[in-house]
Amino acid sequence: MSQPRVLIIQDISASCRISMNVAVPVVSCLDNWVSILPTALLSTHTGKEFEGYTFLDLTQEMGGILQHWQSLGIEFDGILIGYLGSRQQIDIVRGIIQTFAAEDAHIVLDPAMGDQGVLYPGFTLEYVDEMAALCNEATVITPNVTEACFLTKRPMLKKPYKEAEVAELLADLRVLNPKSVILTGVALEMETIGAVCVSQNEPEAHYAFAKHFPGHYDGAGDLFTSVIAGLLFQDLPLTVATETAVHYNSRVIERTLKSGRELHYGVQFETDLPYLIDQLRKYKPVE
Ligand code: PXL
Repeated sequence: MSQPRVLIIQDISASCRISMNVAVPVVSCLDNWVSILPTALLSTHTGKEFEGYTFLDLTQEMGGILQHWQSLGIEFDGILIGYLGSRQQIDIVRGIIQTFAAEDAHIVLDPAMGDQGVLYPGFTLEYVDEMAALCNEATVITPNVTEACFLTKRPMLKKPYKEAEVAELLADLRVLNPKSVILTGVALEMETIGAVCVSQNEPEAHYAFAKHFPGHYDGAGDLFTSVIAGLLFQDLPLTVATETAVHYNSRVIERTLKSGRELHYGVQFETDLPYLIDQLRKYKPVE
């Protein structure tokens, strides 16, 4: 089979193992041909540990890149959309989907804008509304619980969540995107954490859990969506992608904690890339 040609749209947080820095290796090792469209170049991510970070907005450059690509007739079989820097970039992404997505392309949208009950610095409720509207253009969305509550205008949930609360949240997310939803960071008890997925084809909620390592792990959401995208681009089922991403993230977080390194620079995802490749090859042996 010829490799899917795919596009990753998100920022480069130069020194951190988050966003583009994790998406490219993960999606590439899952046998996809990757192009990138950086939305901004930062020295680090925007978390509270990093005062004085630099931020170069690349909106204008994106326009020039896209014009050139259009003149080349480039099309993508898959698009992964992560952290965007502005409302204007949401409009640009809508245009990219219309212009560059092949028929039946997988459009994986991580509405990256918050965690732990709050929006990241620089994000507003107007941005949330525009992101909610963009959700319908995707084939799958991957919000965490914080983002899901903002997107659906529901009160913030507190861990451990009740299954009924999660079901209501999922139902509202399905209004924003009826095709497929994966809700991440789902903890129904404090010992395990994972994700739940639903889709038009498989409307029954499918939960996947792994060991919970309490704490906050920068980049874990970006990593999760990268695995989902990499496997969906390979046409693996949503449930398999969700299970694999949950177990990979758990391994990576355990390894990062064992390493004793600072957590705000992101997670040690490299060591377990062979695990991901093994999972892919169970379903798709090399021809
Ligand atoms: O991990 C999400 C993310 C991506 N990119 C930038 C961020 C964050 C989260 O804070 O600041 C620049």
